[in-house]
Amino acid sequence: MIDNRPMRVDSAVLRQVEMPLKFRFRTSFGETGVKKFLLLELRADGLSGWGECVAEEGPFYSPETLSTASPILTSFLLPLVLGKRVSSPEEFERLAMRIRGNRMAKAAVECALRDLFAKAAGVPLGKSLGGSRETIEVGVSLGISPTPKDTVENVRKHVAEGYRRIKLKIEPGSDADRLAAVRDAFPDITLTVDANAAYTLAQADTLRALDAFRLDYMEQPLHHEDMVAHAELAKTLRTPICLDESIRSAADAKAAIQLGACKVINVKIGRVGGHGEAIRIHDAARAAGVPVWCGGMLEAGVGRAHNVAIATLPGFSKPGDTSSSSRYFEEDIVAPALEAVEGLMPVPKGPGIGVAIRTDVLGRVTTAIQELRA
Ligand code: OSB
Ligand code: MG
Repeated sequence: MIDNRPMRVDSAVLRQVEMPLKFRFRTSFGETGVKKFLLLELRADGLSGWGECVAEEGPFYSPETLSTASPILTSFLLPLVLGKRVSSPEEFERLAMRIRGNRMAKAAVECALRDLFAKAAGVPLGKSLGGSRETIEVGVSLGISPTPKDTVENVRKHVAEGYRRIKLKIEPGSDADRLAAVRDAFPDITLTVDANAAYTLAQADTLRALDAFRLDYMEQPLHHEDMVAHAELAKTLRTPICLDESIRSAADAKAAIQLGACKVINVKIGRVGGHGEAIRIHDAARAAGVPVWCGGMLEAGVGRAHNVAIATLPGFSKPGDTSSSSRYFEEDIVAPALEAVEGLMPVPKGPGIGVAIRTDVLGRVTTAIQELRA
């Protein structure tokens, strides 16, 4: 880890950003064509630290939204650091502990602080988190396509680009037919599915039928608050279960592992409240022999760079969802763009997140801006 001096946080800039996506992304919980997010810049000692809040417009993946995260940040989280000498990102985590939930809002501040402290120490963020990889293995998460044929064509394109794992979004009624078509066309690819909690235990037969497709894992089949149901389902499935929505903390991860509710964990920095909690989940999973991988929230450059950094830790041993920025956006707000080659994303070597903000692009995609001081 890094040995650092306290930093004085002079101001914060909270921007709302809207970036059109190159594709419509359909999941079991909704569909989106525009990435809308809050971007936080913390200024301290002549440096800027950046954090992307992954809360979405509606409370469908997570209870947090753009319009809840914004006042939580301005009324409760930013006052913990504005005008203060902050001794470390961990100090912020301790101060923020009395604020319950609101993990995506917390993560935005924690990420900006991690970037600041790593920049002040002159080290890449991944290294400051305890990581050492120079490239990250990545796959893609593909939204639900209208037909099995469209699904196969979409998979074909991404397999040709060299992605190391294909994850298909599924929902009841859009699962076995598409998977059968994909498996038939690509007998050997690493294939997974993500249901975003769309099934119930009453549909266990439907889920068991997916065992035939030799999936590496099945992500979040059941309700996000029902770990016991996942443990029950796991007993009757050959396919390992990976949890996403159900894991909000290291305590959740330990409970899920002990219960037998999952054999793989999707770690998202925003969902768990920051890099610190992501590391604790990584450590608990690693101690139990459970592989983790870094999930995605269709992030723009800042969030994507944070994902790359956390995925440099050794327990991130399966390909994540951090695919090339150019898959999602015509132009990104950072340079150099985060682009994978043959399914390998290079880890930026510069200090902090290792990418620079393109202020011209950022200006064009910013729809609201709020500057806060102590
Ligand atoms: O469940 O992993 C998910 C995107 C938004 C909300 C939830 C999820 C996703 C993805 C996209 O799967 C991953 C990405 O490409 O960033
Ligand atoms: Mg998921």
